[in-house]
Amino acid sequence: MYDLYYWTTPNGHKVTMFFEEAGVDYKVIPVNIGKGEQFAEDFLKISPNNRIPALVDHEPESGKEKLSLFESGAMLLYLAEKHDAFIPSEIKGRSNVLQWLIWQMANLGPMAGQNHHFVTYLDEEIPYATKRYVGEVSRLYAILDNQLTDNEFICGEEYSIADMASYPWIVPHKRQRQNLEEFENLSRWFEQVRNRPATARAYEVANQVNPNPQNMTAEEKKILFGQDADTLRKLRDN
Ligand SMILES: N[C@@H](CCC(=O)N[C@@H](CS)C(=O)NCC(=O)O)C(=O)O
Repeated sequence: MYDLYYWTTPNGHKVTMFFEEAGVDYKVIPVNIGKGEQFAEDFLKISPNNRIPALVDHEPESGKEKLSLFESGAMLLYLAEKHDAFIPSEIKGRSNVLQWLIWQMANLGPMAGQNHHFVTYLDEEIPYATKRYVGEVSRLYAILDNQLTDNEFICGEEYSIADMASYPWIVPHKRQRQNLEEFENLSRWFEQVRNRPATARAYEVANQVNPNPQNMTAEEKKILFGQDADTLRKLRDN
């Protein structure tokens, strides 16, 4: 059995997408990051970076102690390997999936995250930051669009964890000030992934956990965007 420490954000959706596709049982443990639940002592033991998602596998191997993981890419890879699903077993296909998984973790996720911060959450617009992150995210959309020219999914004909990693970061395309229609192959792929029954089930989980996602309050912004080394020192000293 798995415990998924989760909130209704793109990195959280990646893992519910895997579970729903694989038909594996999991228990969702909501961690409301707007309320600061990511700083709870027990959560920090499994997620030292105070970020969701995090995973506990109670049965990593029969008779072995439970195992915990943070970082959504590490979790997708672990689950794909353990269930022998959504990653090819031969070396060429496998390394292709790995490189696109790592591309998402190192590029699309962080850049779209900064885009959300400067374009959506900031009260005043900083034109340089908007230009930088809207531009960079559009460049990354174009990279995916190129990759999808001759491929049904990001890594070829098979749906993989590389698709699950990228899709939730394309969902907020309007918020990122991207015009999806400009990216023909990416739009086609986006609809294909959106129409998968497992994708719908994963987003229904989000709906149940957080049925009324509203605009972030000033208090929530303070918790999420006011963190520095002192935040952690204070937690450690308490
Ligand atoms: N690279 C990490 C990023 C995780 C991350 O940034 N999670 C956000 C939500 S999407 C979070 O937990 N934020 C809480 C905070 O900033 O305190 C991953 O992919 O798991």
